[in-house]
Amino acid sequence: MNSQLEKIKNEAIAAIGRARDENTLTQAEIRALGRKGALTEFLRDLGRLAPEQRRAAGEEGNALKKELESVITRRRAELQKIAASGLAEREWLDVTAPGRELPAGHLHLTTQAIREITSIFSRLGYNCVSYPEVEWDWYAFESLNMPKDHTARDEWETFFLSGPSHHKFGRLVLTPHTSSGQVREMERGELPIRMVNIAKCYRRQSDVNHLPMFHQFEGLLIDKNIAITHLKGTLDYFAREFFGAGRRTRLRPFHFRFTEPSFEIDVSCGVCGGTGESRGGRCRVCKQGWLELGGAGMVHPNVLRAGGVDPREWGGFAFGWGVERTRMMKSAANIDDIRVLYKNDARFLEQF
Ligand code: FA5
Repeated sequence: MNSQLEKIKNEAIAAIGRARDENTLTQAEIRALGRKGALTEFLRDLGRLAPEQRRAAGEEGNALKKELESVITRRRAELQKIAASGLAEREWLDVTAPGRELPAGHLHLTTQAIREITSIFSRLGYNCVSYPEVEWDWYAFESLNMPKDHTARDEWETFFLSGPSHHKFGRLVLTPHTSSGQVREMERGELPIRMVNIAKCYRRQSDVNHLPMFHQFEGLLIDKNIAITHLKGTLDYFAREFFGAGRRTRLRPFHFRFTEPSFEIDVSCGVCGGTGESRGGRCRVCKQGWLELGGAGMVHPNVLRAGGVDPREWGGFAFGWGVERTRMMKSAANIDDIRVLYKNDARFLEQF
């Protein structure tokens, strides 16, 4: 074989063998067989050879061209196969495999309770609202018949916000109870009133029965000829709907500045059925058959006046319960520390 052709062949075969992808193979092909490729130039220059050498070199050159073309075709097919098998490996998908189950979440038990409370009072024609968490002293205390420096204010252990005071409304506080919505509701100027205010409250308290942030629901009814029996009937209805048949409420005399007379509300204990005895001894939860869940009373005339309502014409009742404590008493949930509600421990939350 012509020595020049031999060199072209060796270089081309080596380059084709080295090619690991189609791109590199095409470059090797161009170097040998392209318009300016080594073999193409050899064949173009045949005319310079002596006539007796020209024929043999031409035949050898054309034979090499065919050989290289077929080697390249085979190598290209091989490389395509390798690339295709790599793709299948990377993008392998079993369309028959069963889907992976995602963990299903649910509403927090406080939210569940709020929705249930809202629905019960809606059935009684109450308008459900949520008054501000950050409130003026006026709405939280002053308008509720608790003048400045009154000792009753200490019981609420309030968080005060730093900042300037308003000349009429005083300082800003994180509202310690939902009673701050009473005068706000009266100021809307629509009588009669049936309101339930469910909102966050804040106090400097934290123990097994107290949270620094908790929720209350506050009922306010203002109408004509309203008596304590209406209050009692409303609370009994709520207790039966929320806790189930057979649950009763009890009003115990108490003192709040914004209601007169005032009561604390007890609910018959769901653990011992209101007997005070369970498992042959005293009930661990209530000890005496009743549990305190909130406060209530007939709205004080001074509060009506603060809200622009004439106490000679209108009267009513109010009550305020803790949502978390009420939820804890719903069933034998066995929650012996209220703080567990907000520890975000999924093992606890998943049970409800
Ligand atoms: C009041 O807050 C009055 N505003 C209730 C009221 C409304 C009386 C309308 C009269 C008329 P008290 O501080 O007792 O009252 O709180 C009522 C309920 O809120 C408590 O019985 C309890 O269920 C809940 N509660 C109070 N403080 C906390 C706390 N730190 N953590 C969790 N729940 C609380």
